[in-house]
Amino acid sequence: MSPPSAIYQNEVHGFEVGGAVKAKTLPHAFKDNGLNGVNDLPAKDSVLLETFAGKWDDFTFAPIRESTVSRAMTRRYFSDLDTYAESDVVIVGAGSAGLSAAYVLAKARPDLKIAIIEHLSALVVDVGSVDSCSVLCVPPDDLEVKYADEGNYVVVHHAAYFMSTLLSKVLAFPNVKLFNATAVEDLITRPTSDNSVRIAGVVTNWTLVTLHHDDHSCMDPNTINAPLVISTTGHDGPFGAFSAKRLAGFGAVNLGGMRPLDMVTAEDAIVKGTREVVKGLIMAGMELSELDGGNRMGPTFGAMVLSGLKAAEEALNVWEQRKEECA
Ligand code: 48N
Repeated sequence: MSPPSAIYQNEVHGFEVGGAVKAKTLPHAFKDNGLNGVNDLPAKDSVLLETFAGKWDDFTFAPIRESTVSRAMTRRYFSDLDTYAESDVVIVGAGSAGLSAAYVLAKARPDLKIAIIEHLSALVVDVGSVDSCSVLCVPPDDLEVKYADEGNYVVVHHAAYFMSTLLSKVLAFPNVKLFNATAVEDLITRPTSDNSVRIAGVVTNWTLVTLHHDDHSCMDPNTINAPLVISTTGHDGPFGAFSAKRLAGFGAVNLGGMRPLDMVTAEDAIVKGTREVVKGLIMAGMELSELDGGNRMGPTFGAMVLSGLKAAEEALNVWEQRKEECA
């Protein structure tokens, strides 16, 4: 069955005359059919208005069966789950640290399969700061995000603008897959010769299932094997500091517990403390404050960006060795 398309009864300026103008290629139809005389086209910003305004009576969607839409989604989603069941790196948490790590790593190693697991379904606004602006101490130049330069810091006019830009760049990498509305509810470990812990992947479930383990004997989880996990689960929320607490739960680490807010102390501590806390698990972002007993940071995000960057650097340094150990 052909994909959904907008069917026009009459000629629409600038598109193939008559026939079906496929809605999905609508904004690109100008490019796709190589129209000459590009200058004859309506000004770029009026394309949609020019195309639709006043023509609604001629406009109708081609019929499509619900099962077609459902199959289009499920076929891809479950194929992704199959492909990423063996990942090269798993990043837990699509917050500012996690996405920064994903961006740097995906760009530096396009050969690595990177799975991002995020428990929220709606991202960006939830994972950016809730205030109306996001103060970063490092200009996010690579992302072409506009910001006000205040000398020793920059201000992005909305956290969602910064996070959505970063998210869109990360998701544009062909070697990155985001599994949202999905919680990491456990870690996968392997025994080591010195009786320490080596992490070899994560256990995941639908977030709503994970949230109900106390009142439902829930369905079996999913697993993702990976030689390296980057945990950036933050300090807040139902799963905050997930990996730190899980590691402490079986004695692999001791929890310091986050201390009260001290922005400057926290910024240095988080960035410099970003590291592989146990073999196979690098920790970054505010989750480290729970592990190391660092201070709360408050609504500034430069340290999250740099912590994510340092986590990516750590991953680049150890990935080959961890991969060998996992073989
Ligand atoms: O934004 P967060 O919470 O964490 P970071 O470290 O990326 O950024 C921290 C920053 O937002 C602050 O908290 C600021 C600097 N300080 C504020 C203050 O109060 O002082 O992102 C963590 C992400 C979230 O999107 C969670 O939904 C997600 O991780 N998450 C998980 N996703 C899947 N499985 C889990 N177990 C899990 N735990 C958390």
